[in-house]
Amino acid sequence: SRPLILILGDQLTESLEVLTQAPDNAVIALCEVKAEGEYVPHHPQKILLILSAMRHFADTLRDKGYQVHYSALDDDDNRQDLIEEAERLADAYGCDDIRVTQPGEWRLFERIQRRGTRWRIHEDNRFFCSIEAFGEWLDGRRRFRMEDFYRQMRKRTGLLMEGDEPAGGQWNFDHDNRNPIKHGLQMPAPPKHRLDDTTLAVKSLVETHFDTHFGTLEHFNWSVTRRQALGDLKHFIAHALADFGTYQDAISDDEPLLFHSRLSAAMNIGLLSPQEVCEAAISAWRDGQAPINAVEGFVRQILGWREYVRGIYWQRMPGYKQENRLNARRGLPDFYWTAETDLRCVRRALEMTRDNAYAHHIQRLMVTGNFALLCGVSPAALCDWYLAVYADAFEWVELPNTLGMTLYADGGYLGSKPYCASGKYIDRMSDHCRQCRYDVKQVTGERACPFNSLYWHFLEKHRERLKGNQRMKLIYGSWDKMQDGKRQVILDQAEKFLGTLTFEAPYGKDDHA
Ligand code: FAD
Ligand code: DLZ
Repeated sequence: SRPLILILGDQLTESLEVLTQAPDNAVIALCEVKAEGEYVPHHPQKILLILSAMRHFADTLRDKGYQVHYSALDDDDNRQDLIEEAERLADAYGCDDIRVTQPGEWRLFERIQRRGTRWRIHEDNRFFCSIEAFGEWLDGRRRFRMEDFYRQMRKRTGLLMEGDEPAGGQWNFDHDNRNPIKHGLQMPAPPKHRLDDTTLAVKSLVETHFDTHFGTLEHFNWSVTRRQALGDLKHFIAHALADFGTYQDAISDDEPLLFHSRLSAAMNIGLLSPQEVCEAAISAWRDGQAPINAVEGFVRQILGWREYVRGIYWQRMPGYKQENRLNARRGLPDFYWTAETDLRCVRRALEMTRDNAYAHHIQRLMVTGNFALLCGVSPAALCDWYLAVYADAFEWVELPNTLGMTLYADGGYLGSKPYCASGKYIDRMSDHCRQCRYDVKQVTGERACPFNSLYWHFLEKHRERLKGNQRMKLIYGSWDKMQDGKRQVILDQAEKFLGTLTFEAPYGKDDHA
């Protein structure tokens, strides 16, 4: 028999089990389909990245001697849905058996499972920790913090280990990190990638079919081939890694990237393996090119957080997506699609998102995420937004970060306390506030930074749930020490501000609300 092997747009890796085990007569299918571009309104740069990378990957496979069928978005007979299109091709090529690597999103995984025995789902072997191994780690545990998982992964992989001991004598060097940007600090510009004919052809396709989606294409600079992605990795290791740790939590009004790697998209679609990225960083430390605080911090994001959130996603889906423990019911603030807001930090994060399909972690977590948390935006509304607007967004990694880490909607399964913060935090970590029309030092009054009153409003609203949390005790202590009258003025200020915003209609689906 002859199998059809479907390779999805985020599975562009030659070492996938489905490819290494493919018989000689297999047909490899890559399918561009409208349904994948539209199930949320993906940023045009994300669509361009994926379709161009798919076309380049198809060429690579052909060069290696595979028989490849490529369905282009504007082919007349394209069914415009991954499953339907793969089944059409399987019929056309006389394949009884359709093989696919486990998709990274539950919606597709579940649909394929329901399709019956013609489909065979293979494990995605591109992660350090299999779904099964994560389940075993979780099993019977009362405490399942990322830090514990990460240490176990260090031991299991031997990465950044010296015998049984952590390299550098400590598991964690975070106390050396978390600095704001110093005035005049130079940041490296990422390599500029020329748009080749393939990318230009896809660009006009995206302009034709997805022109209503939020986001611009002008500054497109994503790696669409493994070769380019390796160039990005090399550049990051040589020019940014050494300062990665120190400025990991900083935010800048004009620098979108700072010392971040911008490698998430390449890893998530399969152009780089997390293993080679970690190994490159560790070699730089061993060669004396980067200090341990930077390298350990970087490795922890990939070997720790990235693997951990994936494990949580597959353990907890499909129920996880329905979680809404803080009962947040608002829709998305409408300016998340326009960047038109006077809050300087939010505006800049949204503008950078629109222009680059990228914002770094602290912008996602502490600016747009924190704002949505404080306003009571529903997990369903916010998750769909994050899934749409970032080039690296796939649900296995986006959902735990948004619903769990940012919105605390899983009741503290992923994070031990909500990442809520007032304007003071943003002022400490960024240079936004001095350029803002609001005054970060004021809590009430016409010019007061809205984050300040929203912060107290949030804490008061969720007092019952959060007051028992050891890590919140101090902050409730400060709030309770204020006079009743002052507290009320702050709460009124927050309500008044919320009244000035326009929220999209909340998600109708009851299970989300
Ligand atoms: P760097 O700062 O250079 O970090 C190095 C790598 O570590 C990243 O490339 C990424 O692979 C990994 N990493 C870092 N933090 C995390 C994390 N919290 N979870 C998982 N991996 C991490 N990341 C995605 O890849 N896709 C998403 O859809 C996504 N959605 C997010 C939504 C929210 C609300 C938040 C708060 C975070 C989200 N993240 C997501 C995690 C993180 O923000 C991005 O991985 C990171 O900003 C990507 O930029 P970078 O490659 O420059 O990362
Ligand atoms: C995100 C995306 C887009 C926009 N388009 C396609 C496509 O046309 N064909 C395809 O195979 N994959 C695409 N993808 C990636 C898929 O959405 C992704 O594979 C699933 O969400 C599973 O993670």
